Amino acid sequence: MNTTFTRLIAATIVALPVAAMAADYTTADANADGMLSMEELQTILPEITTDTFMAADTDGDGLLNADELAAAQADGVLPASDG
Ligand SMILES: [Ca+2]
Ligand SMILES: [Ca+2]
Repeated sequence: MNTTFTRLIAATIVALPVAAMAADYTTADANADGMLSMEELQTILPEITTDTFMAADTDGDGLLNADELAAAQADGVLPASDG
């Protein structure tokens, strides 16, 4: 069994529900401070939970900056941007 290939398939399956969606993170930034609060994120992604937000908020300041958003999308924690 090719374990690398198996892992790739497993990662694809896990990532699919999120990757199938797209989100407009620019629109979500209601106060235009360049960062997304949990509340702002939920305006475009109502299904986002505190656990998901905290997983994306790597510095723990309660806001997602551009780097955290990009990393979360790359990790499949958040759906890819549509814009
Ligand atoms: Ca904001
Ligand atoms: Ca943060």
